[in-house]
Parts: sequence; structure tokens; C-alpha cells
Amino acid sequence: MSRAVLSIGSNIGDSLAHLQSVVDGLRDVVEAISPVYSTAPWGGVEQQDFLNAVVVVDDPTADCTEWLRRAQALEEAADRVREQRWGPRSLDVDIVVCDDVVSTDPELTLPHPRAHLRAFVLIPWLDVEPAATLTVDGRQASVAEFLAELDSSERDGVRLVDAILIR
Ligand code: A4P
Ligand code: MG
Repeated sequence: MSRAVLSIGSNIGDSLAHLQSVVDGLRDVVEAISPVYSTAPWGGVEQQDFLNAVVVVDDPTADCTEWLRRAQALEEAADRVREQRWGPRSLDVDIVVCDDVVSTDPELTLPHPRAHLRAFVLIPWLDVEPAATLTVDGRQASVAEFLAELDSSERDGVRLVDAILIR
């Protein structure tokens, strides 16, 4: 059994519809859905702003690998084209954490190795799980603490939009 925090993002096509396709695809196992944010691109590639959100899922029949499989199936269904690392995409679904699993497997690294550096992950995660904690390189701290450590410009690049994902 497992519970996972998914970070979802899109900056190509109908981004809101791409994010909604994740909620639709996982509907029966969705525990919480964050608000939607418009976010400045992270990673140095010049591109359009993203829409980002976080979805918490819980399914006694799924293990962490199964969440990756489902995430990739949803990306494919959104016609995801993967041309450039950290570049534009119709849909990206990352597993931020899955239970308390720690893994360095490149196929599924847990917690997600860059989640703690990304305000576009931490801000919506805190919306749905204000007391969440994260372990990075053996150090456990609250997600709020990791967010506070980011440059204020990172946090300022994450802005609520007037749209919601519907269960
Ligand atoms: N993989 C390993 N661990 C995980 C995990 N925890 N969750 C493997 C998901 N996948 C994981 O991912 C490459 C490989 O990572 C997969 O084969 C999977 O088995 P990918 O999604 O195919 O490649 P990518 O997305 O181009 O690279 P990467 O490093 O995953 O990029 P990210 O981290 O997904 O970042 N800026 C804003 N504002 N908003 C965004 O959503 N997203 C990205 C993509 C960059 N900048 C962004 C955003
Ligand atoms: Mg990814």
C-alpha cells in the first residue's frame, strides 16, 4: 500500500486541461488537490510560465513503482513530447514522496531529488499538507522550512491563478 505526493506541471497546450487529466485519471484514489499556480520556469531554460499543482494519492493496491507507471501513462496520454531536459512539456508528473521510501534508483529517486529546491512544488504541497516534512540528504525538516530557505525570488515566481482542478 502507498500514499504519494505528486507534482504536476504543464506549459504547452491547454495546461489546465492537462493538469485536470491527472485528477480525472486518478479520481478514485485522489486524497487532496492543491490550488493551481502560475510559475516562472525553473532550471534555466527560457520558456513559457507553467501551471503547477500538487495532488495527493492513496491506494492500498499500489506500490511506489506503480505510481511512476501511472504517472508516465498520464504523461503519454497528454501527448507529452520530451525534447529537452527541464524544457517545455504538455504534462510532467513527478513523484515527490511515496510513503517514507528513500531510493537512489535513477528510474525512481525518492524523495524527488529537486523537490526541496522548487517553490512550485513546496507551496502547493503546503496548501494540502501544512505539516509535511521532507528528508534531504539525511536531514529531516518541515516543508515550510525548506521553502523558507529558498530565494524570495523563487517564491515570488509562484502565483495563485483563478482556476481550480475539480474532482
Ligand atoms: N525519475 C526518477 N525519479 C523520479 C521521480 N521521483 N518522479 C525518472 C518522476 N520521475 C522520476 O524524467 C526523467 C526520468 O526521471 C524518468 O525516466 C523517470 O524514470 P522525465 O520527466 O522524463 O524528464 P524531465 O522531466 O525532462 O527531467 P526531470 O529531471 O525529471 O525534470 P523535472 O525535474 O521533472 O523538471 N519549472 C516550473 N515552473 N514548473 C515545472 O513543472 N518542470 C520541469 C521539469 C522544469 N522546470 C519547471 C517545471
Ligand atoms: Mg519529470
